[in-house]
Amino acid sequence: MVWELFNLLKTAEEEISSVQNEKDLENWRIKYLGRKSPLSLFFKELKNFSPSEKKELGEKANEIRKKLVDLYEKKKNEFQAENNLNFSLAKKDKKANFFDITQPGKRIPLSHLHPLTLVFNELTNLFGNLGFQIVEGLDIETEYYNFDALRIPEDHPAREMWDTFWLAPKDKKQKSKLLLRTHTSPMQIRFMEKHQPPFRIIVPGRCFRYEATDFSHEIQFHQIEGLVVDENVSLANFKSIVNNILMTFFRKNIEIRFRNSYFPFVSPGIEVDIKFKEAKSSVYKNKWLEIMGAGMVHPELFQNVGYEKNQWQGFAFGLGVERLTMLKYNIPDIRLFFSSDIRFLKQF
Ligand code: FA5
Repeated sequence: MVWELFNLLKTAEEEISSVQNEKDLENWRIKYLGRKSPLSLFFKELKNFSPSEKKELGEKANEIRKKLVDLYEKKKNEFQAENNLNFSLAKKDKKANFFDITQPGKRIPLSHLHPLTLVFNELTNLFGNLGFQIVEGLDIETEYYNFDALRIPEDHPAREMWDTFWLAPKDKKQKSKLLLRTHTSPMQIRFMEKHQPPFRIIVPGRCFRYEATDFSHEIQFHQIEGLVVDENVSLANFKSIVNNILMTFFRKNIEIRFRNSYFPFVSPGIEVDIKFKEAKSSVYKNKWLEIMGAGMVHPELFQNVGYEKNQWQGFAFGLGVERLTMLKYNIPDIRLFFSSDIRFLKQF
């Protein structure tokens, strides 16, 4: 009889090792430890034995019972530990996916327009409002358009005003030497060759000069060339346009000064300076800063492009964009524009 109980224990051990869930474990418990289990029935039968047999068999049966209970407890603890782990993992996962919609959003850094772009946009709009058409020129020019066509032949001392980056010739057949344009004035000729007056144009563009840099001189900078040709155009018109543009652009009290100057392609030639009393930077506070060269188009230019003699008059100007930007935004040094310093650029 006891022998049967030991066999029962062996089967119970085998079965519990393949129990996969709590429901199967409960079934196992009922089968081996429940009220109708062979062990419980065995305990009921004990009363039929003699006292000495009862003692011996009872001890054996209790031993088996204890082993069955241990097996059950062990398995139950395993399931409990597994459940706890799953629960804490689920909790952790929930925490990881938690999204607090009340948190303020992250600021996305926005890019900035370069101060020169801002000024280009503003100036081209202002000129556009006055009926100017925008024309684009070329960064690489020929010696002819940059100098000769503007009455600056090779031996002319005025060429020294524009220290030049020359480009290596592409081949020997090339008629005119190539260079990085030193000013936007070559477009005066290129445009007049193809268009009949009346017209008013501006040519925004980059220029290059092989010269020493300082706070107001760079080797690359920008100009806006202007050219107005009509039947009755005078320096008075030029002065009025310059006053109008600069006063609107600065929206502040500035002084404008027109000085005599010399450029071979205009007659008379003038230069324009401005003084900005409220400038914060001591570099140009209460000081005159030259911002453009200008003048009445030389009649020889009209003749060379085939315009009717004495019919047309015009004025032209070349405006330094960096200088205007420096004054407007209180930038003390022109070299900051191309320094790629993010701290500088972020201010605009
Ligand atoms: C000229 O370049 C002439 N083409 C202007 C002109 C046009 C005259 C039409 C007559 C008729 P100038 O070299 O002075 O001129 O340059 C004109 C402006 O460009 C200057 O007043 C200045 O504002 C700017 N500029 C000239 N050189 C530099 C430089 N190295 N760095 C920054 N700005 C410059």
